[in-house]
Amino acid sequence: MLTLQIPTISCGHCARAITEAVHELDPDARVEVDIDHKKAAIDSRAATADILARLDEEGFTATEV
Ligand SMILES: [Cu+2]
Repeated sequence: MLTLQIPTISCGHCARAITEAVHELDPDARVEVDIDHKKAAIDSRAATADILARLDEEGFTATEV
């Protein structure tokens, strides 16, 4: 389980965009976005570096916590 802090999360649209971006890498990934705390919990076989790079492209620069 990967837990990310993503400061640019602000609304449900962000949550959906993050979920879709991760699913492009791994359709079976489980993604839970906590909008209030600007965090995402991701359970995926995709490499962490790939997830971070993909989210960065979408404007969601993330750091592991
Ligand atoms: Cu948003």
